[in-house]
Amino acid sequence: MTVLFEKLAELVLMGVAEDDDEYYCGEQKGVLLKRMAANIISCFPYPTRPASPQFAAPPPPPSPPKPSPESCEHRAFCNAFGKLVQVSVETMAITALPMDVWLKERLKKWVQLSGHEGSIVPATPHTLYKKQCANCGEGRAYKNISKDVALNGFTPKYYNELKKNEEHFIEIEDLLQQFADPTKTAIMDIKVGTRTFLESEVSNTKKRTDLYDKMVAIDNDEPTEEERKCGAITKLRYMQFRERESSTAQLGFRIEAAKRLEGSLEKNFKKVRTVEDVATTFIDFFGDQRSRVRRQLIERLKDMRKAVEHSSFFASHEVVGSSILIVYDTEKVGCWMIDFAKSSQVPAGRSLNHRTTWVPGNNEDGYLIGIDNLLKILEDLPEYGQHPDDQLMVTEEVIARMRKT
Ligand code: I3P
Repeated sequence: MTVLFEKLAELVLMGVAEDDDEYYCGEQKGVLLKRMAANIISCFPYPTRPASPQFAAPPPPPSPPKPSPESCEHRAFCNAFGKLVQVSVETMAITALPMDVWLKERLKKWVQLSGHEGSIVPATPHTLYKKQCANCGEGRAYKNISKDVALNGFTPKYYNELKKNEEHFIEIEDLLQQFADPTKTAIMDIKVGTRTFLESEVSNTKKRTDLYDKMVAIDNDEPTEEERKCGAITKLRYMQFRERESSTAQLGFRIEAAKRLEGSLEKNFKKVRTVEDVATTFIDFFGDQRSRVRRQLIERLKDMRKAVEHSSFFASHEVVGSSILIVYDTEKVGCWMIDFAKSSQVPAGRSLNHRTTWVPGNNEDGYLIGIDNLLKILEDLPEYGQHPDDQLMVTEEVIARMRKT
């Protein structure tokens, strides 16, 4: 562990070395750095291995593994940890807020459900910084959304676009902060639309080995003989494979990640494809809160569908790779549209309805096909107590409670 902390301190120093002194709030840089390192160390738990079954019960408190400094696991951890720390330190430099006030708490509670890892970090107590990819028009999309009254309240609030050390960020509302205790919420990220890639991918012939490897990891029998020889595939091939393998192609949405009320974060939904698979996943996700959460969610999704149908933003933009974020706790249910990194305006004069089948060039994305099917599945779910597994859930809960007492 000592080696790890030394490495961490080194990374913290690297992360701020070029920053402007004005960000240190008059405190001596060396003193602040030591305090930052101590805070960051106490904020991050040692990473645990991903649980394989969906929604497995959280593991018992881990006795920290002790990988040797030479092991791959150790190096991977240092690298990932280093990146996160650097992003966090950058964030501090941008906000110039005293770290002790909020960062420790915020990072402890922090969970990035999906998207490119390390790309979203807490900014202020109620906002997030989201790192922007090159040529990404998310800030522009949010600005247009802000002007569209139909979408008011259905997306995070947009605040700002900023640049730091040649990197671009947008500042948006942290929706979890609407809940009494963000750590005690259940969260699900659902990628909406029948098309998850940009039309530009159709003509992109670049072959990627990483996407070939990801495809084989999902289904070893998928590659053609030629692909196997080449060991690489285009992004279009991979994205369409993912659409077919999951519920995207058939239902116009797919579950990307979820965290149950008292569970850990799960991302193992790549093969959740049929209506039955999705319904089972929802039953698992809602637990014994199903009747209440389902009812409120249906109402909210119906309002959201109406909003999309009347939205000038949606009429003039393709919305690709965007998600619906569902959050609930024991009191409240929330549901929003998030992630507009791949949303762009279509040529003037064209209007999209988000239900027409996509053909290259028509910009349709199937967003409303996804909401229609999502609503249908939720409406068809049995009330809590009327599904055979409900009894099992109750029994497990009772047993768990008895174990605690
Ligand atoms: C990734 C996912 C991302 C996509 C990424 C894919 O696949 O579809 O949405 O990023 O492309 O690899 P998976 O979910 O199986 O990990 P974009 O949305 O930015 O296209 P990338 O590898 O080019 O980043």
